[in-house]
Amino acid sequence: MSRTVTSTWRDRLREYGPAVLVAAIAGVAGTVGSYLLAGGTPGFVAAPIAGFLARTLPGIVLTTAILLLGSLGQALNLATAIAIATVAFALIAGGGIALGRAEEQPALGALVAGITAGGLALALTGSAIPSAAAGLAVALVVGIAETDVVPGGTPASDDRRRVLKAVAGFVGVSVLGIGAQATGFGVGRGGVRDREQLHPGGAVLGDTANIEALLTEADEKSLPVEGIEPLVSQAFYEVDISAVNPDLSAADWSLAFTGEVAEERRIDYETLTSMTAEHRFNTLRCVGERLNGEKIDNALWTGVPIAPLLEEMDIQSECECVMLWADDGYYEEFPLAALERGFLAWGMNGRELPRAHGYPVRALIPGHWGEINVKWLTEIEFLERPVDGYWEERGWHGTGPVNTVAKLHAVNHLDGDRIQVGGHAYAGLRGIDRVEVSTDGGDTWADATLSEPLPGEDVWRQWMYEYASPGAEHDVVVRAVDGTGETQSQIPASPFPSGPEGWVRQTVEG
Ligand SMILES: Nc1nc2c(c(=O)[nH]1)N[C@H]1C(S)=C(S)[C@@H](COP(=O)(O)O)O[C@H]1N2
Ligand SMILES: [Mo]
Repeated sequence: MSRTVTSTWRDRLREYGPAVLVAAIAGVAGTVGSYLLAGGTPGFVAAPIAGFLARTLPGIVLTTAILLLGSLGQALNLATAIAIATVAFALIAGGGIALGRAEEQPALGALVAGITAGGLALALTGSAIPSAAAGLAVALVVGIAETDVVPGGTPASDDRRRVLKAVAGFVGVSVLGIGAQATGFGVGRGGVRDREQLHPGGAVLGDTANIEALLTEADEKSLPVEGIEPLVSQAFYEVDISAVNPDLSAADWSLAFTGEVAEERRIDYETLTSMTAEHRFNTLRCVGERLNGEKIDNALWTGVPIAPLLEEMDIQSECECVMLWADDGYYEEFPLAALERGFLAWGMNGRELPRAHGYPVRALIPGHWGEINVKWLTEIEFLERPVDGYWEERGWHGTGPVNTVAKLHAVNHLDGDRIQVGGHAYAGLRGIDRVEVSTDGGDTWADATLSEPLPGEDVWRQWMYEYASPGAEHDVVVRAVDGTGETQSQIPASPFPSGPEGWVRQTVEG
């Protein structure tokens, strides 16, 4: 191909444009190939990249992304990771195309590109089948586009044909991938997607009668208020740093006790779950939620108290503090005393823990912010001196006890000009003594009706209050009084860094 000194970007585009396009299509094919066989599991090439972003992005970016944007922040993180993976595959494909052309051996270029792309995916994920699929996809698109499967044609139409062949290759690769996925080649514990489709909340646990009795009790004690969660939440919130959750196998899981202890120990799933199980109601609330937000929920958890396990150990931690480590690279530090009241849970509402909530085992630390209720728990380290956990390194103070809160989630206009308001109240281990409601902006107060308490030391309660409409717009204010007689703080505080504070206030129509 001849070039003149007046070669413009137009000529360049004509010269390199088609190759760039082929490389881009190959890049997308690589990512799609990986996704078709890995699905939303850590085997997907974008998963470790998203995890890396979550661990290395500055705290302020993360805080905004995860806590303000919520799951949208995670979607953005995942989208960025997917773009990075795709560009990386495209660069590799471009290298393969250049090599193939320089050596006049297009098949060799395709092969090198495929092996490099697959190798990169394998290095990132450690997951063989989806990585092979990514490599194969890149190799096939480059190979089909660059080799003379269909001979003849002028140079110009040759370029166009290359791009068309790349598109055809992409379609073929996708069909192959979908076929492979349908025939059960996907990764995960025997295909995690299948498992989750079969058992949305994991397999049903034993001891059904006791679990059913407790869930029924929660049902019966729930107040008949339209628009608030029952005492056992129907949709439990999810907050974590991972855009793609860990996909652990119970058979391979174990929990290590390490650090300042006479003898390090390890307990596996079989041993843990063959201990005498208990069922506990326990409420979780995220320190990063808005004052009247909904990142607060309650479930019936199945597991064992941690104290008996700790008592068997000669713990020599000088700071009397621990670090809990998780499979997603999360870690949180807090006092040993809080852990001693803790619970190792493998069940939620009568089923195995869902993957999103920490399968196979998570920690529950009564009375404390959700933050230290570590999911996908793998290690408990007894520390010599205190260090910051994941969120504390980013400026948060979320390892302590929860604030007291009364939420206002329902305003129902009933028949006969009556108005019903309701929500939940929660104060961790302090418990809820009462909830007070004002319908005149805080001038006068009345006691709300509370739901009967559920068994357990760390459980929310519902409240409701009915009154005659004043016939005009008015401000409803709610505040909780905890079990020690302390009224919820009136002074507003934003979620960052120590959790939201203040009284929830809402203008209601007459
Ligand atoms: N391994 C791990 N555990 C974790 C987190 C996480 O990102 N990774 N997030 C914590 C936070 S901030 C909260 S509020 C709770 C939420 O638990 P849930 O997702 O089951 O509601 O999990 C905690 N445990
Ligand atoms: Mo949280």
